[in-house]
Amino acid sequence: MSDATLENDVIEPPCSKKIKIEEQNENGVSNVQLELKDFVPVKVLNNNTNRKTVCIQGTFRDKSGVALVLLEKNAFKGEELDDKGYFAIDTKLRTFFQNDIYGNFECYPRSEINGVKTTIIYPATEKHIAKFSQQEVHIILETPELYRKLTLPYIEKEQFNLQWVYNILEGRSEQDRIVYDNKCEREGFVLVPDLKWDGITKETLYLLAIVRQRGIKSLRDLNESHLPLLKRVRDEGKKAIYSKYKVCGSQLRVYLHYQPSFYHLHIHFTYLKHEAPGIHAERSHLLDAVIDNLTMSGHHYQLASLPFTVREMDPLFSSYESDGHVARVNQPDK
Ligand code: M7G
Repeated sequence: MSDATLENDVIEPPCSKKIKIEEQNENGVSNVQLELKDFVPVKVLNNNTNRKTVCIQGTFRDKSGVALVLLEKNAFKGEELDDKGYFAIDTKLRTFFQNDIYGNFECYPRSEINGVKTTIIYPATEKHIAKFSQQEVHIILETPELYRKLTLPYIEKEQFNLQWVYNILEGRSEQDRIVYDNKCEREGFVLVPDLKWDGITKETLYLLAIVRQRGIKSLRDLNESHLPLLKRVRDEGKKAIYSKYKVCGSQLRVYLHYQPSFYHLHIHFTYLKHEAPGIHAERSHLLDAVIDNLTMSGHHYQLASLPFTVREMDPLFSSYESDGHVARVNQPDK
């Protein structure tokens, strides 16, 4: 507890046309400069009109390898709904039509409050392309036997690289974003804004607690020996979020994903009113329920059948398909 620190307030990053991407090479992390004007779009992988997000596959001029650009229209921030924000003197309004008491317009507020959240993955792998592509999804009930026979070999062979996780834990990346850091090797964790969050807008608050202990792949590996760690993440995580963002613990959804995309134990903290991706029953497990299950039965997650969703492009789907547990909706050549 004593080796934990609470970091300073979030500072808005300066504007620049260039985007610095950290690339991992044999000599460690190096920075690659990218500009959106050099992005050559090739294919729209997913255009989600509900979430107002789009994922585009392409390349960067004069650079090899595939890049993914994810664009997301930002949520409205409460503090921008005044005469300095949307109702400022320089806001323009284009009229579509007016009919009696009804008017339909398009509003052009000043560009500073009209940003588009942008995530770049470069170089992207086939697994990233599959993760961000629109595709058929299935639910599978994974027994402990199926975990050992099909899921575990997949995790050992196919899982996403965890370099970004180690970069955070070892102080190489995102250090200015860290909200809380408990350095204890066994029960410590780092609390950091999630990639999907701008770190500012309370309405879409999303943080990630990444445990320092290595080798806990997922919910499946958790047993009663992890209870002190899990309780610490829950209690210290909530406290740190309250100190920094003034969101109380009873307004936070604290949960784990099964299956996760990244097999190093991490816990999601999202604002209860925010419908973050991946909060649905088929994927999320509330940390309180996990703690309760482990308290009642120390090996609950080694004995339980756990449902998970899998998409048809995922190699894990192919393993379960070949073993006769699920069938493809669309044949690959269709
Ligand atoms: P997950 O449950 O393994 O899978 O969560 P999901 O991505 O399918 O939800 C991993 C979480 O880590 C997600 O919420 C990601 O947005 C987040 N994340 C992924 N990356 C590569 C980064 C990163 O580089 N930095 C931060 N801060 N978060 C990341």
